[in-house]
Amino acid sequence: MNGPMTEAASFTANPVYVSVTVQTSPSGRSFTVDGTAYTTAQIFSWVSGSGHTIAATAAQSGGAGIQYAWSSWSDGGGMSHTVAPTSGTTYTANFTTQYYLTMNAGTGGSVSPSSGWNNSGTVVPISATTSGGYSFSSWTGSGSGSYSGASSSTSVTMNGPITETATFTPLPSSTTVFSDNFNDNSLDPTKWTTSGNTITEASQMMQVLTTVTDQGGVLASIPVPINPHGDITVTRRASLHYANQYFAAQMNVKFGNLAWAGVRYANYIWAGNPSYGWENRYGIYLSRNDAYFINQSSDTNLAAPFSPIWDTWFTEKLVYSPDTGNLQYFTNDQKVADFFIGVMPPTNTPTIQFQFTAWGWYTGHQQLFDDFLVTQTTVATLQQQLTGMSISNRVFRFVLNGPVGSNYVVKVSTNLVNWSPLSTNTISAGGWVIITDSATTNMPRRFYRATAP
Ligand SMILES: [Ca+2]
Repeated sequence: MNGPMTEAASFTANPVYVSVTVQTSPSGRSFTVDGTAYTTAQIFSWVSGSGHTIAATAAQSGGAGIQYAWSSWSDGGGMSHTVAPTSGTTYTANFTTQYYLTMNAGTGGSVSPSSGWNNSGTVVPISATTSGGYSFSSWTGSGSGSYSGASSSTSVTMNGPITETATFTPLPSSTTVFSDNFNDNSLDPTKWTTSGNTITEASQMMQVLTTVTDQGGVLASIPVPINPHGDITVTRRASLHYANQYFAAQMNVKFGNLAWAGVRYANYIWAGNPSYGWENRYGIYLSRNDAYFINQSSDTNLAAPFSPIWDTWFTEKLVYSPDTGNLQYFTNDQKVADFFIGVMPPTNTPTIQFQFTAWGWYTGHQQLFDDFLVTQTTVATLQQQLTGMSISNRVFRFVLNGPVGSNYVVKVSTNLVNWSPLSTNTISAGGWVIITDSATTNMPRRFYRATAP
């Protein structure tokens, strides 16, 4: 000590290190720490309290149709944020697995939702909407949780990438066979004929009235050509009124060579034939062939009576299917009855004809109608097909359908082994040709087939 002195000692604290783990869940996703990218869990030794930037990316591809979307950091920080841990810490970047839902719509409609990413396990409602002239056909789906089937509104579960395709079917188009809106207030003699009392076209509608007791009127259309195939739809608006007991009106239609069929509107029913008693069974009856609707003993030939609609305008629809023979009847778009009236008998020039009647024991009954329209579904190109079989006077007849103008040899066999030609035929413009075979006498069985020449 040569004199007073001061010594100051300075110390530098030894750095304190903390162990920091940075990882992802699920593992294998990429992240960066201080700008360096990693895909596996990393353990760092950082000076306690020092700042470091950890970051994830919003979405990472996991292969076709799979991605991982960043959802959170375990410390609640943003997608990229700075941390300064002062103790051992684990930072985990959480990702949500997402699968791509591919939505496709075929011609004739649209689908919802749009294609896009959805979280794993999510149930996604999907729906298909038709555009004009098409009906929904089906969904075709691929991928885990997808849907295939005929429900237009359904859902898929995102257990993997999914592709859904909706297909639509064109609705059959129709052509007008016959129509009259009765707006001329003058019966068109090229369409209609009348007999009996008081049938007028007035007030822009048709009026079939009963003005003389125990008499009636008949309005009949000319026979109008139809196609032997394709559903025929008849619609009209009607109003029926009976002024007193004992009123019967009819809407009758004759399809091709079938017997008249149709709808009868009656406020009574004949109790029995030949009894002339009356019975309180009011209603509308479908008549079939020659079934006598007011003869109760023939009721088994009739569709059940259905609720009458009196004194109010309602819509009616008849739909006849020539190939099945089924006739459906609707009022106000609700099906009331349907039954078999027979397949269209084969003829190359089928027609349709209508008849409307009104009869009453008293006067003042009326059948009014308007907007009469007959349409027939346009049949697509027919496949080669044998149909419409019948036997008359030992002649077996059937209809061969096929593409217009194509030629077929019809062959016949008794044992399905030996075939001999019966006739060569060209399919007509209507898509059919009638085949006849008169050599059927004493034949226990005959087989037919049509082949290209
Ligand atoms: Ca009218």
